[in-house]
Amino acid sequence: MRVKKYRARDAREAYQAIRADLGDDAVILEVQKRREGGLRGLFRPHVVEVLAAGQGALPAAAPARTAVATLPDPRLDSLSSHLHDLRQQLDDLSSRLATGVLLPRPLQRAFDRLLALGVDPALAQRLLADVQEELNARALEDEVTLWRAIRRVAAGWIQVRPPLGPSATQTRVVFLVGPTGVGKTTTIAKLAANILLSQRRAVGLITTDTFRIGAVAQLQTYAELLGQPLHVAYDPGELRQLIARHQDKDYLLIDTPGCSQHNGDNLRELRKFIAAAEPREVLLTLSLSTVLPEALEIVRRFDILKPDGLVISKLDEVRAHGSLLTLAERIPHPIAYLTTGQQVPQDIEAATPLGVAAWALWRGDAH
Ligand SMILES: Nc1nc2c(ncn2[C@@H]2O[C@H](COP(=O)(O)OP(=O)(O)OP(=O)(O)O)[C@@H](O)[C@H]2O)c(=O)[nH]1
Ligand SMILES: [Mg+2]
Repeated sequence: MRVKKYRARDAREAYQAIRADLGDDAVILEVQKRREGGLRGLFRPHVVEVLAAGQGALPAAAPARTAVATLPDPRLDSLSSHLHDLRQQLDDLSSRLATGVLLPRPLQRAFDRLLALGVDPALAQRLLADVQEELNARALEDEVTLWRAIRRVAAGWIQVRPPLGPSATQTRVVFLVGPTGVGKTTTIAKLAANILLSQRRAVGLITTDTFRIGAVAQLQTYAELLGQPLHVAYDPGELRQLIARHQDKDYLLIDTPGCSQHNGDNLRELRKFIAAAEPREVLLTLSLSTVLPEALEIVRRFDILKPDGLVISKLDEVRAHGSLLTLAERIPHPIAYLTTGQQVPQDIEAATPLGVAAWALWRGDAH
């Protein structure tokens, strides 16, 4: 039995060659039509590639074959189907070897899917290694069970910070900090609205963003909609006084100017404002559309402000959310909130381990 690939201009030419070479009993295993020569080949005519198996043509002197001999041999059929399976397994194996990972097939499919979701390959591998320890071979074959396990293991890696809740003893002073345009002001408006509407607690709004034209007016608009005054602190001393004056509030939410991670002066200035409040909580806002090395650099530079947690914003702007897992894994701060759109107040959710894992694995446009 020989298996061979034939290339020809059309199927008829290919079959003639196959017959001449492999004989009348040749079995066609696969037919593909393709263009040669990659992108350049776009303008070339198609060629036909045929994978065939057969015993080889009989020598010219062989006796004439009877009609019975040309009937399909069932053994040949089963052989060809075997060959087909074998070929698939080889293809599968070579693609698995190309990724450097050897996993049982359901896990390999899950691995490919995790990569398509933007999960870091090393992380995907670790995730699946843990899942493989949890599930037996039969459970791995069941997609729903498998993905539930993947989500459960991923959730185990995600640290979250509980959502803002009132403190019995003191005003909670919360700063939102982060690079420019990531959604700090909008998030403050969403949080304030939720505190007022769902928790029915007293919230004060303060901004220290007096750099950007229109920044005060932006938060002022939200404050008016919520029926709350907005206070502006021009320096750390004023901020200290404002905080002292509003100790009757359950929360004080403090907006800050967007700060490039490369601008050390601005970061140090911001640190002085933050030092004016004690105790305080600092939430660092990161947009999920920021590429990973940049996000890690931001976290490193903002470390001087000692963030207590993260707000990860603009999930709606990103198609694959797998990088959430990488962020959760690589950034030492717990995730407090996820924001999912521009609408105030609804486009925000408190982070839970399973919720973040679900976003990373199957919520959003990727499904
Ligand atoms: N798609 C999307 N847009 C958002 C989200 N959050 C905020 N935005 C939009 O992003 C833009 C910037 O939002 P801001 O709240 O002004 O961002 P900021 O961080 O306060 O910006 P600066 O104060 O200039 O540093 C606005 O158009 C918001 O509507 C979100 O979760 N998804
Ligand atoms: Mg702002």
